[in-house]
Amino acid sequence: MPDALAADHRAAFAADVRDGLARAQKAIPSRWLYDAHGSALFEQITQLPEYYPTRTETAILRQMAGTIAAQVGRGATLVEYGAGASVKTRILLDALDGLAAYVPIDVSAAFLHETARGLRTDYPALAVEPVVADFLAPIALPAALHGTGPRLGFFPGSTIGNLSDAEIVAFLGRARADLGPGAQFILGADLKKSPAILIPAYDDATGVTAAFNLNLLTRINRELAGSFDVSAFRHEARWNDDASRIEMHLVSTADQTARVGDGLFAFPAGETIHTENSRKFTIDGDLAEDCAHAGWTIEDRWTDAASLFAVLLLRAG
Ligand code: AVJ
Repeated sequence: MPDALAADHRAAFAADVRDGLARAQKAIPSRWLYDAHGSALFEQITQLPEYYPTRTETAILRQMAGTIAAQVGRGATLVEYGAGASVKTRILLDALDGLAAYVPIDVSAAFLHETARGLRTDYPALAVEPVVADFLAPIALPAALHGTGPRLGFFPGSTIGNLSDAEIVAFLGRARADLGPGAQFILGADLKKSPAILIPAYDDATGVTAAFNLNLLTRINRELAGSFDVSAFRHEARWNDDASRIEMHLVSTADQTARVGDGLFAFPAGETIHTENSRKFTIDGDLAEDCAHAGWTIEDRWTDAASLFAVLLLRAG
């Protein structure tokens, strides 16, 4: 990241932490979980036996790839929001006929350019046009998008579950405007299910998710001159039934204070910092409503046999 951008990024992190720790319910936005170590830990999470979303969505995509390709048609431009060089992306790249271009969008320039390099080697005929951007903010898409072929958005992983309804409508509405009339969009959404399945998925036996959550405090210590005693906090995954979401919290295990820069914050024993929401959807509930408000209709939907996860195909109305 260039210095000016890195400085902006750090200032935004500092402001989110300062504001978030001043609230009655302390909270830090989940985007800050993903520094290099956090991203590596998330990759490990996706391999855990308890964490069903990644392998379930991947299996659905693999099974439905031919159907998706037929419904999209030839010569499409694939635009991935929050892109990775993931197995899931490659399933679509392999299945779609005569793809015109692949446009991965990500905030991490280094990660994006590494991804692009790998894909150009493996798909020499494919135009790979990365865009460095936060996909929750307005994005200037490359000229490739102004071609005549179908445009297909892709937002896998149920990352949409991190967002509020207002944020989902804003994101999907902007994607609809950027991708244009007639565009399609493949959206991965984790489905509501028993807490007996959900809690272990977010609090695994080997403690990888705990390390992922606690790494936020390590990051604050390193990047924002923090003084957190990381060993005096523990990870907690909670099911909030009213909001139909898993919440991650960091629970203070002692009466303590911590400094962040020149701010001082008190943490009575038992008080928590709320670090992530992971919403679990019913397709015909909030999600269908959000899609409709953003100008998309649900053209098709596919789930696994146990209805753990859904892949939706949307069409711009
Ligand atoms: C990357 C947001 C989809 O909510 O399941 C995994 C993040 N947090 N384990 C999710 C996460 C804890 C993940 N998303």
